[in-house]
Amino acid sequence: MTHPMPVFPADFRWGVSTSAYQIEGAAAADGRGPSIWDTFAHSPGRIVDGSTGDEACDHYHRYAEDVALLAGLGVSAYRFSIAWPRVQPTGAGPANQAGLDFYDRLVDELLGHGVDPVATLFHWDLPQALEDAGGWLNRDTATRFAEYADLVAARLGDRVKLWITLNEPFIHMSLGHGMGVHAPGRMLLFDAFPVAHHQLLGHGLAVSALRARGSSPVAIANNYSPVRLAGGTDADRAAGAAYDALHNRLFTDPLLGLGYPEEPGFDPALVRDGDLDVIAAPIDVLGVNYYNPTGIRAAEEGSPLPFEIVPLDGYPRTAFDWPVVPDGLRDLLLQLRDRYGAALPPIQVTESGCAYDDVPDADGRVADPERIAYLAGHLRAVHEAIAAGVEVTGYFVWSLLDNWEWAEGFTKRFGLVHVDYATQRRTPKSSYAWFRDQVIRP
Ligand code: IFM
Repeated sequence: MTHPMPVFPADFRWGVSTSAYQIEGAAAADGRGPSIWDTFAHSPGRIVDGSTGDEACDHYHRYAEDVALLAGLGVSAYRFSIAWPRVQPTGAGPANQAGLDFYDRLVDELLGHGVDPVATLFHWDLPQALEDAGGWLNRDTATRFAEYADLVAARLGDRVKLWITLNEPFIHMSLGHGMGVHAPGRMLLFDAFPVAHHQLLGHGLAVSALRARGSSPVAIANNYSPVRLAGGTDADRAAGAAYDALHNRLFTDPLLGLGYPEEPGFDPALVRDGDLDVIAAPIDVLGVNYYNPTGIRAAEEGSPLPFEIVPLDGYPRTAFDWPVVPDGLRDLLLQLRDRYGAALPPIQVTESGCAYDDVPDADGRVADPERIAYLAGHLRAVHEAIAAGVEVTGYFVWSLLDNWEWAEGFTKRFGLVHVDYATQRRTPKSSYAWFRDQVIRP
């Protein structure tokens, strides 16, 4: 099936994304300390297939092959994350230079192939020693994070083209600390709010640390999910507003100078004088990670939550059972523009992608037409938003490689490139060739 595609601006940033624990492996190499994900993955029953990220895609040793794949794809940027426990094995103290050496090599390899390095500082792999001291529930972790940002900037600040402080702080708070399905496995429900504030404080302090080293531009990558109401009553609308505040506004309102939204019942005592100014330090780019909207209706009497999440019917579904709703991305981009107006910096879509059960055929080829359709639909949605006046300057596919999908282990494949985990053989899927043809237009 062909997908007629619009033309994007000549300077549009085309990229792909990954994260450290999901691809690197080499969990004990060169002085790396344990992270909360090592602990969690090694705890029985936490990961559906019992796997860990100990080896993952062995990218730590195969990064040159993976950069060659990026070069073949023609992308202008690669978003990767830096493993804090490689840089500071216990989350404090001087840098472990052997750990930083890896990122130094990776950055130079990228630049040598004409690919802009886009570095995320925190993609959920908190050093275990910091978790033992309270993790993101402890305000001190925000200070530690800024010190770590300074160490990384001192080494890589001259070559990284875009810094992303945090990846999806909402998901780290909700799945990791609210519902216990991600590391560190805490089940605090709304008592997880300090994790939001301390991550945001860490973000703001890290922005200052990066700028003090002359390292910019700076961004944050938030996860967004526009609300689709599954009912028309006032109670449904109130439930939708509560969910929207929690998922879409809790992290973005304070970042863009509006303070915390009232709806989720955030405890103001957490917020000390000056915190909101630190958090609202100007950023250059807002990273938007989008996968699907969320269906919401009013909660039943006695529910601990002020909303109920319901399946969205009538859409194709990915292997994760997530509905495929490209229009949701356009609606989200327009909503961000309408909500934040002049306070909204340029947007880059820092993650967009889908999992399917991709299997090589008898000739070793991997056809993934659903992923091509998914990407075509979402790129068209981005183009529609640009045409409507939203400043969107880049799009990163999640992900370059099939990789270790957190609590789902190796059971969900998101890559443009298939990985055989037994042999570490990489096989570009048909979506890889399709995406290359979007990036390199005649
Ligand atoms: O794999 C994750 C990534 O680490 C963060 N955003 C969502 C992706 C798919 O679940």
